[in-house]
Amino acid sequence: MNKIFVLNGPNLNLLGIREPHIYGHTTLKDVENLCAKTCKDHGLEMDFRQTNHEGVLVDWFHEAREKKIAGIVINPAAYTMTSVALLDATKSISPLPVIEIHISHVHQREEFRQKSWISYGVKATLCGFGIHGYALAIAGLAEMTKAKG
Ligand code: CA2
Repeated sequence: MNKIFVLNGPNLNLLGIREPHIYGHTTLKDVENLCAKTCKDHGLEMDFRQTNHEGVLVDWFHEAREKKIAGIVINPAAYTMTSVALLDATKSISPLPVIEIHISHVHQREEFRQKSWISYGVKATLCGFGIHGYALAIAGLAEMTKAKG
């Protein structure tokens, strides 16, 4: 299966509309377009989704396993710092590769943003590249899945 999921957590639907000094002026639709182009360049199909609900993200992980999706790129947003359920979901679908991405440089921000539970279950984490981090994450995932054959 040559398809990946690009998943987005709570409030990311507001990208480009609120707090542009932190997250920039690009909207989630712009991010989706960037991801679609990057996936095409790497010969991947993509399903791009956003939800404000933790359990929905967990369900999408299970769906990825059932549908034999090649991997997941996820910006868990605020669930990064709170969700053991998401960490358990990454472990429950192992060895399916998961890449964690953050638009902002979380390690230069408030201390509470620096503890990521999901990090224990992901293959790699990117932060601080702005929305370009999504493209880098997809490129990295493409390499990983290619290496696996
Ligand atoms: O930098 C990132 O991508 C974050 O995952 C974004 C989360 C934040 O809680 C993480 O610490 C870092 C926040 C996403 C909320 O996005 C908004 C976008 C526009 C306006 C308000 C919130």
